[in-house]
Amino acid sequence: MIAKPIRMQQDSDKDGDNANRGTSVITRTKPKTKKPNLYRVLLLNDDYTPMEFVIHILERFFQKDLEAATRIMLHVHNHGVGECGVFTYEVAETKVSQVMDFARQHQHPLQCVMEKK
Ligand code: TYC
Repeated sequence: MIAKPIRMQQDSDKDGDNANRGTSVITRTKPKTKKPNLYRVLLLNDDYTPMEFVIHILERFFQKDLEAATRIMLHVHNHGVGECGVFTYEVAETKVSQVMDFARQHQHPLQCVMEKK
């Protein structure tokens, strides 16, 4: 990413020595911390992936207990899509890859995607 310019404060040469001619001091006016962009990781329903497999995915990759995993799986089953969690970009990308790789290894058509919040 390209750094945003921050306010430039010209040297007013109070001491009259011209020592800073042609130079400037940069002063940070706002706190440096910024909220990260967040991404939802979603599971999509299909007709073939076993319910137990989806529950296992939610426990293994999203740290859900059996009750939460079952609730999310049934939400996806009944509504077509459901949220597994909210993460920063790189974490969300890793979760999607882990789920897609694991589903492919077990020859299930389960789809996992991310979307910006
Ligand atoms: N609909 C699947 C079934 O009836 C279960 C399922 C739930 C599949 C959630 C995918 O993301 C999913 N076996």
